[in-house]
Amino acid sequence: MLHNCQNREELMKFLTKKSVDIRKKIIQLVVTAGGGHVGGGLSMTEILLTMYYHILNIDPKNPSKPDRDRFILSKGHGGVGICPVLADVGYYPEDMMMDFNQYLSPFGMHPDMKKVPGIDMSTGSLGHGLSISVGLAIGARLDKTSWRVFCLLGDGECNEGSVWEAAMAAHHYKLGNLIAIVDRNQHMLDGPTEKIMSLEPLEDKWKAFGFNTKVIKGHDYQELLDTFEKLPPATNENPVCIICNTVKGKGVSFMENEPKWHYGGLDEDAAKSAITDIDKMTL
Ligand SMILES: Cc1ncc(C[n+]2csc(CCOP(=O)(O)OP(=O)(O)O)c2C)c(N)n1
Repeated sequence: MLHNCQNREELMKFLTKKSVDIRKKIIQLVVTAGGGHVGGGLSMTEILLTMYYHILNIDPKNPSKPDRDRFILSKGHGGVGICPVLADVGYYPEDMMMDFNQYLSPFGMHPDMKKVPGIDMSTGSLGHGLSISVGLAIGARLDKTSWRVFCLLGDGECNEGSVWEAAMAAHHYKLGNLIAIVDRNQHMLDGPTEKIMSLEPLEDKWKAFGFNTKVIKGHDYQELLDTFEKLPPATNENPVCIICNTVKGKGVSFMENEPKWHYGGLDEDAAKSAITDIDKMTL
């Protein structure tokens, strides 16, 4: 873990403050870049902070450490959401992101594993992350190592058939070292998932594909910590799926559940108003 908190109460306070800091940085990046996938960036903040500060076995000073846990951001358009978290835990200085998504910047809208320390896989084309994670998890098994693979998917992304092919393979190869996490914010690019291509009953689907599945509140640190601290051993046979119920645009009143904020730009006034909301946010 990458924090010095002595107990759960301290950790909850620490992470809750980080939730505000990271959301403000997301807003700044969207201003810098002239636009960004802000809605889905804001929905996964607590998931990412729980992972990077508390759960993943990683060393930001040694990003390629062979026995590290792998984290695959399958919803690769979430670059504005993950890059400030990686800076915060120490993979690179924050000012490296000053030219986010500008010409020749190492930081594109979709993170590049060859340019951004801490990114385990370049993603952006949806539907590939779980297959890649299956390959990594098989590799870990073949090497008889104990690291795990965590893969964060969007819910709209689960419309891709390749997600379910990968899920079948994860069960077939008995990959208990693989954890799929679904950012269940109920929205995709241009509207609600249930209206465009319904996913429900999503929990039953993952269960039917052989995943040990749980649904939790994805902005609630208590539930996130309890769930991820108590993952079954990586040596288990069943892969795991944690469906995190979240809010797209979480923390910014005019963005929450509003399809037009899947991707958007912010002028100075809108950015100020977003920051004011974030300061008042409750999780
Ligand atoms: C293969 C593919 N098709 C289309 C897109 C364009 N696209 C980017 S984000 C997105 C919507 C994804 O929705 P979801 O997975 O729910 O993400 P979130 O709402 O969490 O941002 C789409 C269709 C893409 N990146 N890749």
